[in-house]
Amino acid sequence: MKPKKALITGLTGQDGSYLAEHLLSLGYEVHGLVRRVALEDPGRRFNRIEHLLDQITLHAASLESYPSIFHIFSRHQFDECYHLAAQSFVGESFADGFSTMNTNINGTHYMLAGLRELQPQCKFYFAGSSEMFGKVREVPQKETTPFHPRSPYGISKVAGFDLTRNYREAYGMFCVSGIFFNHESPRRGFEFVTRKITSAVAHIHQGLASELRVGNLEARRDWGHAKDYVRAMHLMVQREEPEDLVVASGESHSVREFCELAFAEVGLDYRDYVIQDEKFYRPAEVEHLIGDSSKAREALGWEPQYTFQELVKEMVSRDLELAGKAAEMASSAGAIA
Ligand code: NDP
Ligand code: GDR
Repeated sequence: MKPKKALITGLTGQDGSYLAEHLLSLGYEVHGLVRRVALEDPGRRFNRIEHLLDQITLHAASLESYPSIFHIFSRHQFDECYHLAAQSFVGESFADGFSTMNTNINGTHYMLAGLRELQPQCKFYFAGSSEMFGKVREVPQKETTPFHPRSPYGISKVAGFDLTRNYREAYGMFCVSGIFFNHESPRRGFEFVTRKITSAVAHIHQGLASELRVGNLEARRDWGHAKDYVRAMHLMVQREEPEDLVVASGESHSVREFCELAFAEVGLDYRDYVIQDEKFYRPAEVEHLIGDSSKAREALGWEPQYTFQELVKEMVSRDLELAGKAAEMASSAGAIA
């Protein structure tokens, strides 16, 4: 049987890299849409996918350019398209709301319009977010909870969600959104709070740093492991009928608890190192997210395999390895000097 062919946008990101591994393990032919600047600087931009480069096909395109997306769809037919690319950092969306909106809303619209024009049979997945719930109207949040986004990022994701639903309803395409709560891993970007914490723990442990400055320690998130969440994306696309689903661990923890656990991994008390700094507060905060994913668990037979504690442990352990190498390099540079 011919292997299924999937296109992933955002392949170089945390989720894209895990999803590519997962689809390859299932026998898929995996293609990725990547920025031309990334192709030009593979050493730095492909660090999450360098072990996959000989098994995947990359196409240069920009989410800001409909012709570049149209070009890919006019040359390659796909069975499934996972649209993960986005400006995904909520903090940055306050700093530059315009480019976040442009990339996230127009980019999603271009993907949908290109598919409708050239391959409407291709199944489409949109990476929706718990940030769409924002100032939450109920606890826990589920598929029927109204949206009240609190950032340009959240607003852009609501627009992407609405576009995805509209293409499904108007044109009968298989277009589905995952409403995914926070998921992390050792491949998480360093600007997100979990990775910022685990990286600081490792640097402090190695004597390479002495403090960690963060914003709101009381914010609560429903944190899972990205590896578990990409399995759910794939399962959502395998269904007969498209249905938007909440995917979450069902547990919430504060940033403070995350710090406590991560520092305790190396025998330190977070209170000796963590400093709250106004600079990292958001103009409008999302205080408390916790998801009810019972519908997805039932419909997909999905269960997360990682616990919160295992997630923190794995992230700290990876960052200790990296900081260990950095400390070695620093000391050998010192010896040479
Ligand atoms: P990352 O920030 O790790 O990855 C984002 C990806 O999008 C990168 O591959 C990046 O490419 C690409 N990208 C950004 N801007 C553009 C652009 N203008 N043109 C082309 N590609 C672009 O995000 P995650 O992997 O964590 O998240 C994947 C998706 O899921 C995102 O849409 C995010 O908003 C959403 N999401 C994530 C959650 C999470 O907790 N991780 C939860 C809910 C939703 P490059 O490497 O070149 O910068
Ligand atoms: P989030 O993730 O905004 O939930 O979006 P992030 O890790 O950035 O923030 C989580 C919470 O921690 C608080 N916080 C800090 N955050 C950062 N980044 N840095 C700090 O120093 C800091 N101190 C406290 C934040 O205020 C917030 O309350 C992530 C992204 O992956 C989105 O793309 C995705 O859609 C959502 O998760 C679900």
